[in-house]
Amino acid sequence: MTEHIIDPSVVEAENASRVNDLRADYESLGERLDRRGISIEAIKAKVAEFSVAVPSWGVGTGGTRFAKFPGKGEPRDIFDKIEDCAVIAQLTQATKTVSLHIPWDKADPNRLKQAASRFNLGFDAMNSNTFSDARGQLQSYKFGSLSAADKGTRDQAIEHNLECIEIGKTIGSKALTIWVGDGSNFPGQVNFANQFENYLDSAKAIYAALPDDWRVYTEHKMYEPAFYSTVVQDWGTNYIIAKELGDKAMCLVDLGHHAPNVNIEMIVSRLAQFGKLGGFHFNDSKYGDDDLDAGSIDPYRLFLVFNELVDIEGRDADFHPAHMLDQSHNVTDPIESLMLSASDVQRAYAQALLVDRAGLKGAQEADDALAATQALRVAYRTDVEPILAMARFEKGGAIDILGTYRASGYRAKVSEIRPVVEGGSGGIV
Ligand SMILES: [Mn+2]
Repeated sequence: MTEHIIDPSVVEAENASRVNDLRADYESLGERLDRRGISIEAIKAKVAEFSVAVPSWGVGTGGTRFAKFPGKGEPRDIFDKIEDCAVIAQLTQATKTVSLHIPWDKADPNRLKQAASRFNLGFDAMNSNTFSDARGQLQSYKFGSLSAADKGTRDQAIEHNLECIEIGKTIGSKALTIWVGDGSNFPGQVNFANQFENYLDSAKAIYAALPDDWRVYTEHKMYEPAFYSTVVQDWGTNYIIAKELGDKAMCLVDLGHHAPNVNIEMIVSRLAQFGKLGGFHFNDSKYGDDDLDAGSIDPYRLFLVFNELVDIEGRDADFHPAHMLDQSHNVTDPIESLMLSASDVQRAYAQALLVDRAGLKGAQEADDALAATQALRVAYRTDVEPILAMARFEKGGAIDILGTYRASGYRAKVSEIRPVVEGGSGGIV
């Protein structure tokens, strides 16, 4: 029996006031799609299956290196975070799993498992942290971790990743995501080749401890916290790593970890073509980094990424990339941001499912650039909200995610029991 944090009667009452309009909109969209030879029911079934993992760190307020302004009712520990994630899952019906971060979420693995199973939540990839120093650790990561010049520091970073695997085994995770902030801030500070060699040796030691049915995801990032060079800075380096490590190693694409205007959808295609696309961290960015809500700045790019994914899905039935949100919420209620982001990722998927694949292929083969791009735009311009809302409604979620969440008064309720967090400090999440 799945427990619900938001009283189901609140969701029912909110849905009751909207369901007639939804049915009319769904029927009307169904007719229009039918004229295009598309079954709305088939699209809805795929959308209903879609899930994106929520990062445990995402339900707390993020920050910049200048400041962090905590909101009301901030989660105190991983168990509060799991409850917030359960709210997101209940209302969106699109987030079946939570991605943990060690050491931030360190707790008795059996208790973690129990807490998540109350809400029928599973655990997605484990995330190691060797970009900051945990209290009491012997070696500092100030000058690097898996690629550090000092062997003792590298060994400690390897050991931490092995611990993440062990915790993950107990709670039913099947993947480890490694992201390192290692790099340099000055030309000449490091020898690029030596640093990368150290990284590869460390990654191989972690890979050797990976269970057979696990995957390891490596994530590239162009800059930050290192500002001159980063050891895993781009998809090319990431591909080399995955290739060097073996079949269980795959590349993770974080949409915000590229230079502005980079053609990310083409990177997606390239990695998938050679069997190394493991999954995504969804977010958005205007200038750099990865902090903004998925779909908030460039929803067309998000759609183009999903256009590639649906294309690959059509060619490879075994293609199951991991979908995760990874964003920082500085000025919003994190639950609201994560719910709308999950929905926007799902929306891009639904829109991509509407692309007339045969028409697109025909236009490409005829070198008809305009007809080809029009095939994408027609799909993108279709308002698929009735499909998303109907999929949610039929699974017990909210027709209007934001309206229902606000009507539930959840944030005010948890604010009463969770103490106010002192603000003022910097803190990138
Ligand atoms: Mn990321």
